[in-house]
Amino acid sequence: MLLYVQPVPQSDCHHRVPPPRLIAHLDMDAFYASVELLRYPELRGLPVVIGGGRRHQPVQRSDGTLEYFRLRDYTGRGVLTTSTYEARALGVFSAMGTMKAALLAPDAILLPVDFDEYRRYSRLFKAAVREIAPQVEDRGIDEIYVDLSEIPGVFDDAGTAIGRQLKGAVHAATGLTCSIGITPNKLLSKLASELDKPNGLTLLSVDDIPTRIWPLAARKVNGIGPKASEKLASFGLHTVGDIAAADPAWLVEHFGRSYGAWLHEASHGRDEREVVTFSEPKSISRETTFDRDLHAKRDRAELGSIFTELCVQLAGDLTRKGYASKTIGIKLRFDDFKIVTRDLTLPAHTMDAKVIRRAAGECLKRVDLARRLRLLGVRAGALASLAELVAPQTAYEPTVPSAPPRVREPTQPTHNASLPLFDSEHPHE
Ligand code: DCP
Ligand code: MG
Repeated sequence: MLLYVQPVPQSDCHHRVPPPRLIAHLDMDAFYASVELLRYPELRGLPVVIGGGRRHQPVQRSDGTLEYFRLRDYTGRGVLTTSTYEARALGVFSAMGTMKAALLAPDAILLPVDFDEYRRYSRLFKAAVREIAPQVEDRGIDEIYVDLSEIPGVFDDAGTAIGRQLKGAVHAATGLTCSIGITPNKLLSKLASELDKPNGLTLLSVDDIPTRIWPLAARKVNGIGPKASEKLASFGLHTVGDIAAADPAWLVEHFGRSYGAWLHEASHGRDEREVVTFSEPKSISRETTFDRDLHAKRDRAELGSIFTELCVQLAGDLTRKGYASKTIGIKLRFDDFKIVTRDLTLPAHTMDAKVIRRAAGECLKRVDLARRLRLLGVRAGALASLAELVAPQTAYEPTVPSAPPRVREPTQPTHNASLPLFDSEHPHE
């Protein structure tokens, strides 16, 4: 195979000045809650939190109106995924225990989590952005970085027009608002997108760093976690500006060569990381926390069907993303919160729900199931893209195979529909 390498012009080899960049960070506003409000528009303007299960689904009254579940009626051990800005005003935020939230906002409405719907909206808003600016780095369900540098005329107005266009396109595709930061790099854009949330558009240049970035709490910087910010605070460094004012040698002495140097650079708003438009996932997984703890024997039927459903969803995820997996694993959380994982390697890659379920069932046999379960998860690891599996010898050529991809079948038969998972006798029962 011949590889053509673009020769680098001589003048670029020495004294290279990086070309100017404009990077956007886009983050959806109160994402899960906002998706739910599309379904229940009458809840707009009210404190609403997302974190319930099936039993918190609104019920239809005889007159056709909906009766919503109020936080004050909640008992259980769940945590909130997010809350509307109206609920945040009452002190209720992501990751807060639902019972605790009920004390702060008893009248707030609780809605169940619907990940499939959030994933659907995630795909929609990302596709809308890619239509306008294709250099997109996926950072999770509700945020992306976009390299705008190649867009003609983008530097003329520091990204204002494209920023507005992106917000408009996201709204047109989803009915949702987002907040965007546009700056010369990822670190500053991530900070900027939060400055005017919700529905913000914040443009910063390096000249704005002293006034807009230095007053921020150190922990706002992506990369300064709770531990580091605690240590910084113990030295009296609370804001980004405090770190910027610190002697870099002192930072290195107390935080190590690499992290200390990074702290200095970050506090001055310097970051050369590229927008990475493609990355291979390491694994894909699905998991669910039960409404009540389930026992492998007493709740066998219910567990069995949840288990099958997870495997079917996982197989669907693999198919949609174009991957096959060679290592299938399970994750269990017991009623004492202990987590157990098991995995096994298959003889060949698969994206077949039945093969996944059989393998996951084998993993399950290696676990003591005496205690009741809170959570069950299935994971597909050792992923290979279908393109790799179909034609490994041509994997580096930019052509798409014309024949539909065929994944090598594992040596185990796959036609046996009876799946001996929770249906089998277990030695520990
Ligand atoms: N999420 C979650 N658990 C958390 C944090 C977030 O399940 N501890 C989910 C729910 C959020 C989504 O991820 O809607 C996106 O997370 P964000 O941190 O971006 O929060 P929001 O989009 O909800 O609000 P914001 O407007 O502050 O971005
Ligand atoms: Mg968000």
